[in-house]
Amino acid sequence: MKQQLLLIKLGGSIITDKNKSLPTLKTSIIKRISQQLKNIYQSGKYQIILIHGAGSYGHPLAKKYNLHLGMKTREQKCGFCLTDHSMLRLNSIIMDYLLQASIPAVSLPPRSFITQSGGKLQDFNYHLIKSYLAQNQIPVLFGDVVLDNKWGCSIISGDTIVSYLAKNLKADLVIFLSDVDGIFDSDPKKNPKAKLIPEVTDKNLKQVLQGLTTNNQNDVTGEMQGKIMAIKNNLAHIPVYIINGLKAENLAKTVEQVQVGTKLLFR
Ligand code: IP8
Repeated sequence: MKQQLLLIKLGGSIITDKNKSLPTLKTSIIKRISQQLKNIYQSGKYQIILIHGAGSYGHPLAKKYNLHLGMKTREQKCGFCLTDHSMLRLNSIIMDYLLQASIPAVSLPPRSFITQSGGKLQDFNYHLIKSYLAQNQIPVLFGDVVLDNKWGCSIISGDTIVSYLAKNLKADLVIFLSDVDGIFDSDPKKNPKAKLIPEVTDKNLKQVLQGLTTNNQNDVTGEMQGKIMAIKNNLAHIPVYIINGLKAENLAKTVEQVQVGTKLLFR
């Protein structure tokens, strides 16, 4: 049976504490997800690409040095390097857990092969990623700072990487692990009566977007709204799930096609 291509994004909010201004890990979650990835890998049904977010390892630093506005001053150049270094630290910890779970994961730091222009993807040579997949290895990428030919540098969100790869490699399934149960009709962290929306399609998109608010001051890449629009613009015909990665069984259930969270499917 032909393997399906599965892209999984670990949101920064489930692998780190995003409300902290200093890097803070959620090690038990990373460990559990690594074990679950091992099961998915061993089932043999999927080729897997893993992408993780930055959380408190990336966003506070990127914001401190205003890297979303580019890189001109010496301070910003150092800020770029500090942010990059912090992301490598986070990635290296995640890699430790993946390798401890005997997953053949291989880390591919995006700034070494992606460039942008005015904050938009310019160069992304994904052939290397295809070659690792052909070896049945799991490429691991992450939200990062990259060189930008207009601004000096810019930030590439893990979500953008997911969208680009899912589109160009024709993914069969995309799963975003977040710290909420899915997409709600209003902010569930502020409104206890907020209702989960099981499915987002072209029909209810406008209404769904109206219910969203940005609530994390440190996130420089625009949270759920950006995620939904990137999915809409890039991932037509690919089933995408946004699920709560803090709940133990959700990833396994989604892979087994038991629906939890919100499914997005655009035409
Ligand atoms: O957490 C952002 O990636 P994201 C990357 O996937 C940096 O949005 C360095 C802030």
